[in-house]
Amino acid sequence: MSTATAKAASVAEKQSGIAAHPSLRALERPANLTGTNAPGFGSDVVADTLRALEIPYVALNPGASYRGLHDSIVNFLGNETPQMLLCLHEESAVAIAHGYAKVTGQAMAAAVHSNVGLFHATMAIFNAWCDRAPVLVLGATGPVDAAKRRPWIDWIHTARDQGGIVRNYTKWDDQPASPAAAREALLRGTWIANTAPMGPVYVNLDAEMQEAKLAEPLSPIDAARFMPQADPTVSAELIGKAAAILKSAKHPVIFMGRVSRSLDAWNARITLAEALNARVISDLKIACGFPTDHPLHAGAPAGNAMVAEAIEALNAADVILSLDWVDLGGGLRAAFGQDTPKAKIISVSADFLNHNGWSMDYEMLPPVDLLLATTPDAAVPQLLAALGGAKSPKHAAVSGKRDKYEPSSGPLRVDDLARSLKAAVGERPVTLTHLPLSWNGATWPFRHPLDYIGSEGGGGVGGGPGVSVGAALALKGSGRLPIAICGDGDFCMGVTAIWTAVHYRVPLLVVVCNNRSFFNDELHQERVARIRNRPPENRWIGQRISDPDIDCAGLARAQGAVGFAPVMKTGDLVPTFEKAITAVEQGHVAVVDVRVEPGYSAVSTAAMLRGTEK
Ligand SMILES: Cc1ncc(C[n+]2csc(CCOP(=O)(O)OP(=O)(O)O)c2C)c(N)n1
Ligand SMILES: [Mg+2]
Repeated sequence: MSTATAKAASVAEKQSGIAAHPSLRALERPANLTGTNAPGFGSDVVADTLRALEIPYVALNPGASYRGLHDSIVNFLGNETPQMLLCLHEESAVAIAHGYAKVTGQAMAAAVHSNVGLFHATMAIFNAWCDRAPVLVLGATGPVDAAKRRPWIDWIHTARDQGGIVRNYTKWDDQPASPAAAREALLRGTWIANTAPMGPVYVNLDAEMQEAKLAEPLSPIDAARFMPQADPTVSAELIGKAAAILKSAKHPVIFMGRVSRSLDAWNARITLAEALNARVISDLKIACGFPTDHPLHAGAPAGNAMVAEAIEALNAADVILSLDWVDLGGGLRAAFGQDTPKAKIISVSADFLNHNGWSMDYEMLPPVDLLLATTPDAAVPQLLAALGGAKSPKHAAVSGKRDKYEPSSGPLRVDDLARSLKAAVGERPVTLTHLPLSWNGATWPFRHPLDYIGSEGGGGVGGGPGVSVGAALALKGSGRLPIAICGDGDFCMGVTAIWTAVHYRVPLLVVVCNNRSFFNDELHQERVARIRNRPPENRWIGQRISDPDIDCAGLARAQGAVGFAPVMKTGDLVPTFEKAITAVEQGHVAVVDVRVEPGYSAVSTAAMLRGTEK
């Protein structure tokens, strides 16, 4: 193992307590390997570099454009480091790598065939981009040399500037022309992906380059020396200025944005909030960064709108500290409207380093009085030191400890699903790998950095299942129970990721929050109809996924998962969840289809229909 990758691996382990899982290595073992260990072909060099980078898995859907690399991973590396994870769709291959990165903070690879595989992968690449998640996307094209192409198929699957498909929402891409250049591209790409602000990269491997015999061996390389530490940092002077502003604050507020899964960093943030007596605001779009039932947390985390307590805290604030909040301008707009807030604003973010002219995912331009152009993980301990030293937080991270729940006999709502699931889970440490749009943040407190890993990032419906399979893969053996709660629309779009989890024995509980609708858009249709004085009762047309209702458990069973018949009554929730959890603890993938009443939380519904009241 190189020093850089050893360091990266140990960071990942330290952050989340997990690493690549050895039990998967028993699966899909190649036979009759000759035991050659010197690279003989271009793609052997590529495979060798992936191993030098300690990429644990490559999630893929196969294709002739990278048959050279495929052979090298199986027959040269013995399908180990990286090990292949076969996926039924490229979108789930990238989503799985994205979910893995959400837990570990490190890139694994996804391989997608030529232009066509890349087209399928685009949605998931965009999600990872918006989520600032590192993914090494490998692709292929060609042969670039037209004289080497097979008739028809090689021609339609060769595109000039294939990287152009994803260049606007990747950090970097390359199409190396030789094995030596490919090695360099993989080193550079992995380094760029894993450097904050993180994101996906794309390396496109010419089929001819992969399949050609190596003319001569490449000189050995020490991968570690190509992975310098490159995280953005700020001067002690700026930290001192920020600390002075924070010290003088009477009513500080912290926007708890994009932060790592490190437990130390979590505790440092609690210490900071407690030292400043700051109110804290968080959001379900991103992974949890602070205990949501801490007395300083202002109400429940935001769904598609901030709750009243958060708005009140902002209105009373004299200093606002944004720790890489996804949409600082939008958050301020929600509280202050068109007025510029009087509070001093300190922003900790290096996100602008990734902004480009194509995607507007950088959001509204916020007023900022002091910018610390670094990551919250780096800045918080420095701020604490400047404020006069770190104490232990009063509310250190805990998991488990759930409230008692008595089911109601009324219609089954999303809150019943949440409370019953929490009751069934009991004291187990759980990672919520995905939440539906209908989720009410008040129903499930987060008390540990791995309690919730955030949404799919780019608002691309269908990411939930794949991201959850990747997260569950990273959590395998960690003692945490991974639970994905997906809308029925989300589940149906990404459902084939379930097969990959079953096939590779990755335990996961998926709960389908099945309102038999693309319900979010029913609210949009209602809004438009109300504004136009048209009948809002028609909002369901072109939105409802019923007649026939989809048997989501059946979709899961068809792929080898344990599927539970639709739960229609609140009283059946806890016993069904208990059975499903038992199945997951026995190593299975379990899917529970819960038929919920359509409806969002009062705050979300009000936000979506605001301005249409009569
Ligand atoms: C790829 C993609 N297609 C369409 C949309 C528009 N859209 C946003 S939310 C939503 C409904 C999602 O349905 P479901 O997952 O069942 O959640 P629900 O709104 O019913 O709670 C749709 C279609 C999107 N964001 N992404
Ligand atoms: Mg739905």
